[in-house]
Amino acid sequence: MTMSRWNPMSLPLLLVLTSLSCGYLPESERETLNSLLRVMVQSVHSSEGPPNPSVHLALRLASSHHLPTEVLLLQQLKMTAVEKVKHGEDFSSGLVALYTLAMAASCHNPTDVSYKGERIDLVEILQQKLTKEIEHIGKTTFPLSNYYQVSLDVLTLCMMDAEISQDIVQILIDAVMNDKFTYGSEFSVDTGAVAALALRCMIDRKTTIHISNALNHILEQILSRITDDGLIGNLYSTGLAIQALSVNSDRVAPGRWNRTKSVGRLLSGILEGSFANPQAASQIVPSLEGRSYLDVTRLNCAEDCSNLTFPVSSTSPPPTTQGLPITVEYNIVDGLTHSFSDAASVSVPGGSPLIRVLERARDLYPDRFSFSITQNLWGPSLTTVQGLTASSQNRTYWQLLSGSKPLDQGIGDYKPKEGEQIFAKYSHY
Ligand code: B12
Repeated sequence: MTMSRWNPMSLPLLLVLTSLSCGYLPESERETLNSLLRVMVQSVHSSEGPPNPSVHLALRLASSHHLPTEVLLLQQLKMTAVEKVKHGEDFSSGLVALYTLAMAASCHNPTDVSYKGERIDLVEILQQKLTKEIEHIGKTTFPLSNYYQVSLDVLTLCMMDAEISQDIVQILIDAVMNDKFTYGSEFSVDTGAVAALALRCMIDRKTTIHISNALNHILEQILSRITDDGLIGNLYSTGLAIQALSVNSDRVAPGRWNRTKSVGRLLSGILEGSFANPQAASQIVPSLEGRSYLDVTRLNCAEDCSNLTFPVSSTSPPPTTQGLPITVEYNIVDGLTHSFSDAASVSVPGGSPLIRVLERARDLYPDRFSFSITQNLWGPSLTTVQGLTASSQNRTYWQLLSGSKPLDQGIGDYKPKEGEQIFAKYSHY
């Protein structure tokens, strides 16, 4: 691994540096992008939940910066990573990969992360975690986590110039060629996009394994998910897909993809309020900046512009306006063993997130609508309903639907409409 770019002092020293000409988007669109950056900066100061490495990565890949926030978040990430390892807490391979990329994007050496005298090597930990994923695929045909994370692991190790065995790359290639990137029967564009970045990195590293066919196959699948309005998959996979297609533009035939249209669709999504979740924001910022995760090790931290204005001092939350009450039909269904099915009509203020509907149903009928959630980078996910718990071992989850259409957001973000029929359906993936 090249050590010359790792400089533990670079970010704090640069707090004083400013510059006026930063960025890739035209001025009018830059303000829209800056509003996203502020969503992420705000989330660092709100101290809700654990620090988010994907947010740090996006802040670092942006061309406008609020450097004091980045310094703070980096410190929080180092502390959390060291504590997780020290206390043996849950640390999935993909999360380790994101932490590694976040450190590298700040020109800090991920092989030497220290906090209060304790030291960890994130790259070594990632190699061990990826080995476990591969062993699990050997035993069960599925990774311990999922192929999105396995792809992120390979991408990160490749970026860090760390050793990756040929067997591992071959397993990723086999997964691509055997169309393993599906949930239900749907191809996961997000997973394909991260795999395309990983395979591109491996090709640029000049490995002897034949990767080209697999990369072309995955790009073809991504291209086939482009819709008329420029989305690739859905609104939340488009940012990653733009990265994948951009870094592989030499393999995309002219006329197959209109980059400007896809970027324009993301910008209108921001204006519609669809990226208020900092994790969702973090996944589109790199592509709006004309960058990709492959740029992480090309960043010159000495050239950062600390030019993003952000009112850190104002801590008062924005005033909340309660909408008129709406009625939502909430259904819970065991779609696997058909052990139960139940429904209730509940009333919540208009504009409330779906979780308010679940809470209202539980408050009204505690014996029929109990549930529990798990917090992760995306916010709360619904894990248990009426004692029936999602299990990654059995590959079951509580799928969320409006009528028969799967939601593209979770219970913390989705805002049901008047008269909507919402289903939580215990399903396989
Ligand atoms: C794999 C995956 C799943 C798997 C996760 C289980 C597993 N063991 O693999 C399954 C199939 C269960 C799943 C379910 C859902 N998912 Co999903 N998922 C992903 C994917 C491809 C990778 C996640 C990951 O591993 N990230 C890396 C690790 C390091 O981050 P992490 O936060 O620790 O990962 C965990 C969470 O992401 C969690 N998770 C996965 N999906 C979702 C969705 C929400 C809303 C929440 C809160 C958590 C969550 O599972 C991960 C593994 O434990 C992402 C793609 C992406 N762009 O991020 C979509 C993605 C996050 N999922 C999405 C959605 C919409 C859902 C569902 C709401 C779909 C539905 N209609 O039911 C449900 C969640 C329902 C619930 N009960 O709350 C959207 C979220 C968009 C948004 N704005 O909120 C994404 C971005 C895909 C997309 N482009 O639409 N998902």
